[in-house]
Amino acid sequence: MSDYKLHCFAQSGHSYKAALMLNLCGADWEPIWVDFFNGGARTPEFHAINEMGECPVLEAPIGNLTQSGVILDYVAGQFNMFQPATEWDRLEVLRWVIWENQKLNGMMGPWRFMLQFAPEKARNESVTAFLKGRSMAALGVLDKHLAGREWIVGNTATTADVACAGYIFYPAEEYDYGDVTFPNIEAWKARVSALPGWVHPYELMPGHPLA
Ligand SMILES: N[C@@H](CCC(=O)N[C@@H](CS)C(=O)NCC(=O)O)C(=O)O
Repeated sequence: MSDYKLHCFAQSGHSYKAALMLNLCGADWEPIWVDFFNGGARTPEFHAINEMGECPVLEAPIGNLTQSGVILDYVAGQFNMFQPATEWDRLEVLRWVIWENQKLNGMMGPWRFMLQFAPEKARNESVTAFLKGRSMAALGVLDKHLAGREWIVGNTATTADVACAGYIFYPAEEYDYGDVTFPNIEAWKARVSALPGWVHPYELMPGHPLA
């Protein structure tokens, strides 16, 4: 039996952060596919493991962990990898993880959902435009921060880099970036994807392509 079980699905960038961290740390883990688009996170069984009704959920020796930032902190700590070098850096990592959850992945996830996965009757141009605006602004913040830096915090990869990677590796065609590019993010993505154990989200988690 694996040490860790991750309830996840291939389209979930929040789950990808957790799956990627497990893989980068060389953990003994297995994915448990959640049939999210058919209500798999809304069942009583799922709510029994996460009252918040969200993926990811990590079944770990310590218990069931939810919220990607918590999972990243726990897994990285278990393997003593991706740790910040100083107390200042630890606080910086926390700052970026809180930010990505609200402003970056918290907007890119719903933006892509509206473009790719929402049922026709739930699609709304104004909502999608709002989500795009917020996502592009957040990507701009990250791109500016990465100018002249290799990693988001300090001189090595930390959980902040894995956290910010949530939705950014999904194919550009799944978004609507137009002509806007983020060169510093592209360079950082190349560094992240060169880390030993890096795997694309659609290969790392089950459920792609959607049936
Ligand atoms: N803050 C959470 C966000 C998790 C999240 O929103 N997951 C999505 C799937 S990508 C979900 O399960 N949404 C269900 C819902 O919002 O009801 C985290 O970082 O883990």
